[in-house]
Amino acid sequence: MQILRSEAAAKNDKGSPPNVLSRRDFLSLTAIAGAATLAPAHAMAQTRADSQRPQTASVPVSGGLLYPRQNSIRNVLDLSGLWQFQLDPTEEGEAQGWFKELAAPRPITVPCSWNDLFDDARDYLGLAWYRHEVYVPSGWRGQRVFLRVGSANYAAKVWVNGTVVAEHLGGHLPFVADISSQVVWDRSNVIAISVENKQLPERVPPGPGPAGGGVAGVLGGYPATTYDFFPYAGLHRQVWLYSVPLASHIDDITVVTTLDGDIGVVNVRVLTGAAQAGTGAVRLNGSEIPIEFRDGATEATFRVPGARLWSPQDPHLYPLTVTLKDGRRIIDSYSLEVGIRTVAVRGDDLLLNNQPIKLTGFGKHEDFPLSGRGFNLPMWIRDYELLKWVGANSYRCSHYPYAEEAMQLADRLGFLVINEIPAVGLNFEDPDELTTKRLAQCQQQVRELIARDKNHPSTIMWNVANEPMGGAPLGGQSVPTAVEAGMRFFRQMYTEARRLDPTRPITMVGVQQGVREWHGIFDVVCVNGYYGWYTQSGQLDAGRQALARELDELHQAFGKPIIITEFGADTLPGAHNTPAEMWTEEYQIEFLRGFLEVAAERSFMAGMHVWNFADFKTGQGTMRAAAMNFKGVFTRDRRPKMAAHFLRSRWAVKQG
Ligand code: BDP
Repeated sequence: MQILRSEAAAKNDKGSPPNVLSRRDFLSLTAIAGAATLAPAHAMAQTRADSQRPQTASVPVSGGLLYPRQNSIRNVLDLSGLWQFQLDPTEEGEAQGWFKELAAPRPITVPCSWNDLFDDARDYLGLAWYRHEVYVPSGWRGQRVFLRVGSANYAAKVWVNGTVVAEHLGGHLPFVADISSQVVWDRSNVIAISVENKQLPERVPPGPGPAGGGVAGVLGGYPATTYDFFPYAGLHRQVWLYSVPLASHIDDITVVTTLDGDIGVVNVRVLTGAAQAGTGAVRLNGSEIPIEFRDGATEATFRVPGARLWSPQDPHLYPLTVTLKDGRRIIDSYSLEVGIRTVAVRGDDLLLNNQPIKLTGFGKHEDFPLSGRGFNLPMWIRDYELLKWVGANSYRCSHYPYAEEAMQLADRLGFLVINEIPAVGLNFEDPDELTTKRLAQCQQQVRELIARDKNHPSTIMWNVANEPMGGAPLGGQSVPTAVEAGMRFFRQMYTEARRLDPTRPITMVGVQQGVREWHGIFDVVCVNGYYGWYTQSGQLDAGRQALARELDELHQAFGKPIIITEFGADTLPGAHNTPAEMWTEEYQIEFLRGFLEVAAERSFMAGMHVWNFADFKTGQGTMRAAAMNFKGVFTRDRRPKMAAHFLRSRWAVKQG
């Protein structure tokens, strides 16, 4: 399946002069996630309403989530470094004006999770405050200034010089606030951000309901979550100030690439931050197309004969620059890199550039000692080095969107990414009222994710959930009302993701012997399997047979490509035995070998992602020694277990 243009776009093509797309058409086709995340509340309402009708007045709006970039027009200030920090367990800070001055601050680094830094904060998920002073130079005067928070896990409220400028829910995606009217030039400006990571049932991921933590009751324990990774909290990615021109700016760019024989077709849609009817240009690799805006939107299409296609073997990126002009004067400019490639599903195959591709790789986590889930660039550089070493061509952002720099590196280094919203721990036996709230949250997350990552050639698929439940997991009975509730939910998620991105396959990651019906909605069947670990424990042959049976049944039922998105066995580094026994390095190898062999016998298998790339921290519980999940083929500090060498011997020499 490959949906190159939506019907709406096709209709628009007929009615509009070339290179002109109305803002309304644009917005109906692209993500406007930033708008949904903008706050304060009145700004949110304003922006939403604005987005639904063509702009008539010159009201500057912002809906895009373009990565902040410095150039001759725009400015960027990365506020990473030492901030002040204070826990607020009694939630008295706001009433006491902590957004101006913290009562008893201690130093903290941003970005970083707070949990591994302070003994009293290890399991703390309540409210905490960050405060920082930033000097804003008068050289930025005459520009609009935005504050951009890369990731505040989970709920955040932001003040600038004592005024609330933003509120945001959801821990892994950026949000922006226009702070132009709060900024004081040539002075220190006070930025305060309160963050909490309460595990509430109406959130996504959901917190444990009254009955307990779902799988976490078994796997996790404390702190109680519905998922199997540590609920790290805090400002996890950079906080930035950036400026754009006041009159109008390039607010959003959407690049879609297709192929016409050996001609790469690159469609570029541009949205400005004001309803101006100006002009500009788009330049791709030296050739330039003039553009004209109507209602603040336009598009240009390039044809690149003999295009050098982006792929893991040759991750070639073409430079693209969009400029916005007022008469002959360039008033804004933004550059990004474009990989020309297509992704599609045909029959049993997942196609990259019209050729079947088999994914080899891992489910990962953003997890490292001390920094926790905080942005850790050395970790990312090392991880990509090890992914190359082991012969992986892909990974999944389990179970939440990863750092933007990780996506940029995937583009440059040629990794295929299954990009996932944080919808882990959904249980459709929960009351409808909770499901409705979670749906709204998931839709916001998918809007924000697609707005942020739509231009990365490395993202080949969107995943809207991990192991949703509709009854007892691992082969227990599914509950018909829960299955139905899930069907309604996932149909809406599919429709929304498809509306936002007509070009990439969309999936949902199920679990072995889980609810099958839900897979029918999606383009690729993704399933996690633990035959030989949680079931058929210690009996690898029985596990192989059960796996083979399930894969064949899934293929028969859906006739779509199948990816095993998780398969793994906890393994204590240094534990050995022969014959292989659970928890030993030998068992991990034999477990992985079994899965790889069963998959290799089936041409409909489009990928194998081992769980997990590296050992990672989780909650304390009887199933998790030392509060760790030990299914990594690398240790938490990235040393190879025997299984890493085993995988390398298979993947670095041959795919499969
Ligand atoms: C799967 C989950 C993953 C867990 C894994 C495990 O998707 O988050 O960490 O099992 O048990 O069910 O190791």
